[in-house]
Amino acid sequence: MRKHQVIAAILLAGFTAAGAKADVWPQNVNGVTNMKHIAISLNGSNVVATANLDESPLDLINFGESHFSPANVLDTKAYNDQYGWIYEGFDVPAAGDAIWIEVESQSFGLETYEGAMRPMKASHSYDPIFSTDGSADIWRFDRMMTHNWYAVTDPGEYSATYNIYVGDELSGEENLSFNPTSVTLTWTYVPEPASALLLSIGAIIGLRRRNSTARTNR
Ligand SMILES: [Cu+2]
Repeated sequence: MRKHQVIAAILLAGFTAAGAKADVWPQNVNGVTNMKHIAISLNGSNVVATANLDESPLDLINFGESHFSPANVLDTKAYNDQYGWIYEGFDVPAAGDAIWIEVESQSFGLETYEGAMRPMKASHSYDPIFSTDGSADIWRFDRMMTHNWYAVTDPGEYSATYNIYVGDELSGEENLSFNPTSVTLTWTYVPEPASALLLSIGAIIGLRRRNSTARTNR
């Protein structure tokens, strides 16, 4: 084994050891209070949605951690939980109806897992929603603040457009006496720290190689 191969093996072994830490709950990305809410309300027969997009697209981050079940659906993925659905105003759907959110279109590879309030991540269901893993493309919003988990595997730009409507609380069948609305959310995943670290190992190896070449040429 050449010297640089030994160095690489030692560094990679170190990574594996670091990666074998105890399970954790996923992190509230960019801080628990840094929330981007989509506020939904009813104005007469109109569904209204006001989204806080001031820092969009939001970062999808791969922390390289392994998670307690059922949050282990996020293992090996980059994720973000800053977008949250909230309900505003006194006007609510009539008994038997509910607010439904339907994924109209979304980027290939974007996954969504059900959350709730951000600090209560140990009690989230982490159920796949919005077509993830063959789930339904509609999700009932029970008017309690809900921060779902958006996750991806590959770097890139991601977006999802949702149709927000009033529908039967059980079937989700649309109540046509209300006008639906829509909102588009966006995320971006740039290479995570682990990749940057691997790149720096490559740089170290490259440097060693150049140094030994220089010595040979002396
Ligand atoms: Cu919130």
